[in-house]
Amino acid sequence: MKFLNYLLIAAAMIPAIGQAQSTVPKAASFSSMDANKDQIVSKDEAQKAGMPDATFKKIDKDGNNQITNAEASAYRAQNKSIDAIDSDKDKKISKAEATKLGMTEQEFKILDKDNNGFITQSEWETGDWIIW
Ligand SMILES: [Ca+2]
Ligand SMILES: [Ca+2]
Ligand SMILES: [Ca+2]
Repeated sequence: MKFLNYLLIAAAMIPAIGQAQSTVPKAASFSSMDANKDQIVSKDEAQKAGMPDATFKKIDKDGNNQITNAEASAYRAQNKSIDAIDSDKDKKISKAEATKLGMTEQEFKILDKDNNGFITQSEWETGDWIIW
């Protein structure tokens, strides 16, 4: 019975693995990436969050292998539309859409300031998320 359960779990995971390899955007908040809370996201910290090297280089404008809050903000200003993550195009991010990005329930709550179960464009812009 245990083995059967294992098979079922393995079968259920196959679509998830397929999705991870596609171009579904990923996101992480600056504060969650900054594990040691020094207000800087180091290359190590970014790698642990799963950020690709190319994205890190793009954000790290001065090339010192550290992302400051200012560098993150500048990057966000260029990539601030929720269109990339709003898969059903209703101009807001549902919990399901957020979960696909790897956002936790707690992180969703922080961004969903009016607590209506959706993150709007204006709520998104005030958050500290980086999408890649
Ligand atoms: Ca840090
Ligand atoms: Ca830098
Ligand atoms: Ca949506």
